[in-house]
Amino acid sequence: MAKDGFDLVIGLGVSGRSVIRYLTDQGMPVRALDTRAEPAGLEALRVEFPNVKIHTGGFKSGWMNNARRLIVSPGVAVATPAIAEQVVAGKEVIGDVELFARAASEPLVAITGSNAKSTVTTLLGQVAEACGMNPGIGGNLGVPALELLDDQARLYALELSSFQLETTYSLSAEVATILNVSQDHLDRYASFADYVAAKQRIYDGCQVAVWNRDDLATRPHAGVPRQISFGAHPEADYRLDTENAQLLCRGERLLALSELALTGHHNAMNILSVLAISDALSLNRDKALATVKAFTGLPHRCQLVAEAGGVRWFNDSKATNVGATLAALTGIGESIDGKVILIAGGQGKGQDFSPLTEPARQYLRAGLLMGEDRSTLAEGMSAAPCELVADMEAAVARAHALAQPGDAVLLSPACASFDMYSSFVARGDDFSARAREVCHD
Ligand code: UMA
Ligand code: ADP
Repeated sequence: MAKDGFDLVIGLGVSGRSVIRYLTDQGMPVRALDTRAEPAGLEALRVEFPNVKIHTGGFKSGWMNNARRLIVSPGVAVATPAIAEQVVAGKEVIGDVELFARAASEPLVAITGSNAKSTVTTLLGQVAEACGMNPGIGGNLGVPALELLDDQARLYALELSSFQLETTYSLSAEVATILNVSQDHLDRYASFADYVAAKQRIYDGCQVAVWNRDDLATRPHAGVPRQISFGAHPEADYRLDTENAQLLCRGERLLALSELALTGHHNAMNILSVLAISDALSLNRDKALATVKAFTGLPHRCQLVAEAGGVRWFNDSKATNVGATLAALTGIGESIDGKVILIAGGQGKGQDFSPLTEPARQYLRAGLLMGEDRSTLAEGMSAAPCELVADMEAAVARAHALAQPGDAVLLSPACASFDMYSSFVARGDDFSARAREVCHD
């Protein structure tokens, strides 16, 4: 087979399948592989694409060597030796988002950050929808980028992970933003600096960079034509005025915090970023304000799921890193009369848990820690009263026993879920069901 004969798709998850669909629709010769012997959905894929050769159970060296390009899924590290050697040999190695960027003809808003990506992408999508833009909304959020391509869309809003950004070269977003940066995915990066560098790629070629003035790692490089900042910092263009509980745009009042359905400092930041992006796109300000005021948040993000005996139960299963748990613990801790009982733990991804120590000491009645890295988490939160528990059932039973009127029970794990669950959704659903059960006893 000649070197320019076929594209090789690596990873048969939702992104890999979207790439196969996209390339075959264009009549391009495609092959695909997965390093797992039996990846989910394999049979359906063979039925959908009877003419696409599929290999499973490893990298097939002949295909790797002879492919014209490699299209790598975000969950597969480009540093994997079999892929890295192709990069060294000069082969083009890209991801699904790069194919999207080359094909999309309407303006793109690109959104990354360690936390808040899904919330901000969804809310911006709602604003754009209200403004009649018929937006395509997806990316890391769930619907792979290539499946959003649509002649009717006048705007795309993509949530992008650092993994996706690593294999993207032509993004050139109309508006790009890094919402915040804190430790995450350190099991895949050699250092925190490498992780931040992957995020910074989002600004390459963009027209407007929206960044967080309270978090300097989000600041764009000097080459970006226009920069807009948000934050609580006095010099932020879009500013949270904590003293007067309001959001401002260059000194002009946008809204009072009491007008929002969402609460908490982190959500005020999220809303500021949406308003900054919306204005940068010249969307209708009144429609944007009405939309953000009505937004009640996404499931599994500090979601109130049960209440009984003066105790409120919050599902924040999407908190898969320390930064997210910090935001939830502080936000809820500050807003209640009682104490927080935190259920946390899972796969720690090499994070430093010590930033949780001080808020844990301040707000916790107890930390109930489960999962693979529960002992590391207990060490990191050393000053706080922590107990190790076997599983969610034990955690919820213990929380129920400990909670006093005015308290909040918060599932905010600071860890990935894969040691115990198929996803953060399954973990959050399990917690919520058990919380409702004990509340109805
Ligand atoms: N695979 C291999 N070899 C490997 C690793 C994986 O062959 O070394 C195969 C698996 O066997 C599986 C496939 O790759 O068949 C899975 O590919 P994937 O892990 O890239 O996942 P997709 O299903 O394509 O989903 C991806 C994102 N997943 C990851 O980045 C891990 C989804 O984000 C995203 O919604 C989707 O593309 C659409 O864009 C999920 C995620 O967890 C929600 N993202 C991380 C996060 O938010 O923290 C970054
Ligand atoms: P992402 O898509 O980046 O994971 P989500 O919107 O799904 O972001 O939220 C993930 C977690 O981060 C949730 O636990 C949520 O409560 C928390 N969170 C939301 N906004 C912020 C913020 N601005 N800073 C820190 N944590 C946040």
